[in-house]
Amino acid sequence: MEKMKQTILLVNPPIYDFAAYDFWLKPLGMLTTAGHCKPFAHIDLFDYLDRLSPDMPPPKRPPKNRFRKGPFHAQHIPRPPEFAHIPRYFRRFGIPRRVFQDYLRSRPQYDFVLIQTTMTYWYPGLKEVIEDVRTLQPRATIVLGGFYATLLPDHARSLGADLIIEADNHKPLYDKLLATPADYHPPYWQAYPNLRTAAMTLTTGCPYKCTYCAIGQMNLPFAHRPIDHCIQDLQLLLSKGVTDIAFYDDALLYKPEKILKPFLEYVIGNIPQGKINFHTPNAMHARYITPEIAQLMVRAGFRTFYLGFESASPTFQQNTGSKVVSADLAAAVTHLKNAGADAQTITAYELIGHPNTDLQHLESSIRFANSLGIKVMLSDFSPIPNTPDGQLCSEYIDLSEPLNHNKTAFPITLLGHDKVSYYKNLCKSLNRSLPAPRSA
Ligand code: B12
Ligand code: SF4
Repeated sequence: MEKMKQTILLVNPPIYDFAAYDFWLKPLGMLTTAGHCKPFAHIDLFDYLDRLSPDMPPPKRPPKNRFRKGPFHAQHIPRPPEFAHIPRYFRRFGIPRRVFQDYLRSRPQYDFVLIQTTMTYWYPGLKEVIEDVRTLQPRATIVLGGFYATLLPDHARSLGADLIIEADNHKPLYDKLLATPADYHPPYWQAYPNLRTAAMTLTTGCPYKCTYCAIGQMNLPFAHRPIDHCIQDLQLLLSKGVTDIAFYDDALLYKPEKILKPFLEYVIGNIPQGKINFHTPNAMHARYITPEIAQLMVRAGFRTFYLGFESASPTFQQNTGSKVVSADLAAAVTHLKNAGADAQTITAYELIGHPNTDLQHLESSIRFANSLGIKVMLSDFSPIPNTPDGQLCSEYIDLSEPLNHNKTAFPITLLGHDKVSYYKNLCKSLNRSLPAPRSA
């Protein structure tokens, strides 16, 4: 007789924050784990952030639908006391809570509930999910994995989870499932009945150790994934009708001959032009955009180019890890434009609210990137505990409370609301002054 399969519910929780936007957000880590579990389990998914779900009420602002990014449905909620001094609305983003409660009531008892965690300061969404699972599915083993679970495992345990998966150490989960997965399974994208946007990676880890970034703490050496696995991931997404894919790599362009180039050559040679758009919301290293890489990316269908810049100040660049210098950004922009990329699709990220803000020369840094004819997007600084720059913030906030890592709150705490608004408005007006894109 066939052994009864375990039952697993995957949950991508709602977000409690001042702002959240569907910037091709998908729970890739959890879906990767689920892919490995699939041969041993029956798996369902409840994604509170799935904008294509019939349970998702419409957002207040209609989506612009540029490459299928867009706003989530949101409800205003009271600000936690930690944010009493932040003059912004606090909101809950995603499918309403009662829909999940009804869903849990309607399902047989699950053996496991796996919950995706991402930003440390998004834990209130996890708390909501855990409370509902405990009440309505009391026999389920609750498992958390992802970035928050890896960085703050004790805090994650305090929310009432049964098992915390740190980084990619899945052994405790597979032991409970009595499973020995094969080396490769594609992420379990089949869990979505309707899928148009998705995420993938070609690499893991990052060779840099920037002083504001958590990656150094993850102890993940840089590595490229096998090309045939990346191609299988891509083909699965194409077969599901996906049109827009975001790369979640931390160092997509590093050592391109190992994986990026063969992957792009495969796409150019095998996928009809216009079938797929690629995006890089997690930022790329400007330094590695050579004329050849720029050509390959544009030909393969990259449609948006986000470049990590942070500051034009050489002192700030050196102090924080030297991942980029201003000449790298200027050269990358030239190569991308020469390859045919529309300048309006190239964006430089610059940090706002960094504790060494005086060294950063933010206004001249913004004006420098604008002078290259590209957009500037301010990247609100989120202080991450145990990073050198996160620790500097303990002068202003209690780092042991993850809500204080909030990216909207910290820059306002450090610089004040007026100064933050000044820089944001400056970016908006400079971006508006750029020539209109060639096509919408
Ligand atoms: C992609 C990415 C984004 C995407 C979207 C991510 C998303 N899904 O929400 C974008 C570009 C939009 C983004 C934005 C931001 N991000 Co970000 N992002 C990442 C990144 C690179 C990957 C996160 C991810 O989804 N990983 C999924 C896969 C790729 O992860 P994986 O580790 O391979 O997964 C394996 C295991 O971890 C495990 N696993 C993972 N999940 C799960 C779940 C379960 C249940 C189980 C069992 C196992 C498991 O199994 C997987 C397979 O082995 C991380 C850095 C990193 N490398 O983790 C930063 C990171 C999470 N981001 C960070 C930051 C700072 C930001 C921003 C604040 C930047 C800014 N200033 O604007 C914004 C905030 C957005 C917001 N709305 O507030 C910080 C975290 C800060 C914090 N306090 O928590 C990180 C750690 C990067 C950093 N600089 O240090 N981000
Ligand atoms: S290059 Fe990017 S991912 Fe790598 S350590 Fe620096 S900020 Fe983090």
